[in-house]
Amino acid sequence: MALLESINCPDDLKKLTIAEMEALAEEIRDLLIERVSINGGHLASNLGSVELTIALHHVFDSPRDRIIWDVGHQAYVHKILTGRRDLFHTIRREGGISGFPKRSESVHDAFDTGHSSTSISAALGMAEGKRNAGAAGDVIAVIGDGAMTSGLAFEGLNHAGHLGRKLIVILNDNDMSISPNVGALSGYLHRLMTGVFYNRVKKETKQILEGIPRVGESMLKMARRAEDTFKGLFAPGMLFEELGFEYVGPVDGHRVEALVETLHKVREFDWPTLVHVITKKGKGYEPAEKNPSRFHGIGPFDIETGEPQASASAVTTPALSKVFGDALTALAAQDARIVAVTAAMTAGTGLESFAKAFPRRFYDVGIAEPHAATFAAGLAAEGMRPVVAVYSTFLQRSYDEIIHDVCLQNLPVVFALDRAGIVGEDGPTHHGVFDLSYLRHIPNLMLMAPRDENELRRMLKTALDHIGPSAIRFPRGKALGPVADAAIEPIPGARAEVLREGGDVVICALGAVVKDAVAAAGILHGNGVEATVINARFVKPMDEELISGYVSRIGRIVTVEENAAQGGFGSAVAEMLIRRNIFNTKTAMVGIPDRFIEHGSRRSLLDKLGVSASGIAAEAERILM
Ligand SMILES: Cc1ncc(C[n+]2csc(CCOP(=O)(O)OP(=O)(O)O)c2C)c(N)n1
Repeated sequence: MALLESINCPDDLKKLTIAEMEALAEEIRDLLIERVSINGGHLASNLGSVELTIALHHVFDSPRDRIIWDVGHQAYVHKILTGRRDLFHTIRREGGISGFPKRSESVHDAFDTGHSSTSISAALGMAEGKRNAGAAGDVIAVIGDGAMTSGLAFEGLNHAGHLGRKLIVILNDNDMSISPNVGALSGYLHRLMTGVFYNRVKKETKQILEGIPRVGESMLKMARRAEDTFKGLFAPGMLFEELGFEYVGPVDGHRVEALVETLHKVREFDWPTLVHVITKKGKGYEPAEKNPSRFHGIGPFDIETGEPQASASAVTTPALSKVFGDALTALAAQDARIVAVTAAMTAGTGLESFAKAFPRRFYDVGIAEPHAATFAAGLAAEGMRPVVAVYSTFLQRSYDEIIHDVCLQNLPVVFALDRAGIVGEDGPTHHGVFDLSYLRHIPNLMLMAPRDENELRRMLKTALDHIGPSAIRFPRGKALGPVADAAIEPIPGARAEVLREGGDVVICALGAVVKDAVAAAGILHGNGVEATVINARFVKPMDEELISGYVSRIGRIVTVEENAAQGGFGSAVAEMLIRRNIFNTKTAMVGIPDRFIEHGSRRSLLDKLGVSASGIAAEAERILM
């Protein structure tokens, strides 16, 4: 690590020769592989952008020049080069540096990211902000081909092209999203990369012009002579040129010299420029090159084999995502109307088996959650039963589409919200702690959360039988392991379930935290306190009769959820009690407090927040005093 030891800030990079920067790239790769194999994290995307990051910091002057990393999962190299090499071993650990750019962490992190496709809009805003403030410096957005599939990215391009002022967009094209990238844009970029597009257009144009006698011949000569004009008309990247960007590329993203030369050139341009850089996801580490999807985001692994560390796979129950995907596949075998929709998260949402079994009924729409919601509404309007499998945090993007396109028309779209609750090491951009709050006030929407995998399967069936929109939210993690029901039966009548009776306090919990509520009742019993434990199951429609009956008799209730306490399940219960004139109640709400939660292990964060058996028991004791 001789070279890397000498790089403490981007200025140190400016002194390096091309050969030294190439050697530095290899040192950085070793560090990335070593550390991610221990801490887990986003390996493949970082391995693919090592040379690009070095070249950017060699040519530009951060922090005066702003570099904005789209999604931000590929910013590890940037962190290493901007003064955080010695902290790199703490990445994604509680109290350590974040796995994403954070303005609060470094002046070199120009903009916080985590959700995809924001970089161009943010960069344009910053460029205009600088211009209005009279501040010097360039703004560069680095965006992947996956992130480019989002409408938001095109909104940014469209506006930037319209303004026509200096902005640099680096398109880091590795032909991969998490899984292989999808869509017409992906095909277009691929053709640009291979040069087929340029050659075909050139050939076809030549044929057309030659086909016009005399005039055609002279036009062809003119076109040949005016090489620039010809290129301007038919050059690759025409899509971007039409949007008002100068297209530069494709550039080999692993050749430092080519990158440095190109970046020096575009730095001089005074107009919107898009640099098309071709990289290989997982570059330099064979297991990641061979299987970039698995190494996109990965837990601790063995460097020699690339296989997960034994401890990471010790729990043998399947992930809830897989339980969901398998149940959906089973139900789809009986109902040809069931179709599945994902926004670039096939593996993450457990849909691989569905995609294999029903390729014609499976849609990966790209990183386009708002489109996914409205697309599903369209499917439902034609009699299909679409299930949109999506992470809770990413569905935040689709708020208006859920209201306007799905619920207002009472269309039977099922939203299956994975990673609902604290996700752990990815931190605040990825915690799914707002969905109950942003969904429960929408008319027509049935909203539920299962306490275990059996209930997840039953709720899926309940949702698919329901004539209207519905959402099921469940957390990241493994299934609990009760014996699976033989058949997948719906839950009749949106009923809650009483798991234990006791006269001192009601603990009313929703979702996977029901198991903590049961454990809390055990702790309380040891202290001479008897609790009734209710598994609420439904936020909407809520089983008001059952819950209010127990509360009015006992007079004390602790609500428990893995969602923001504000506007979530506990709020819904409180509103219901007030509506029913049940005032003489001592109430406590266990949930996520009104602040953004940092990164760390899921269990440790939940313990700290009191969303745990002991936290629930403590709240019950408090209102008993
Ligand atoms: C709104 C949103 N949806 C989904 C994701 C999950 N996600 C993270 S990275 C990624 C793929 C990004 O692909 P690309 O931009 O090509 O970057 P690469 O990792 O290939 O370098 C996805 C789908 C996200 N971060 N944000």
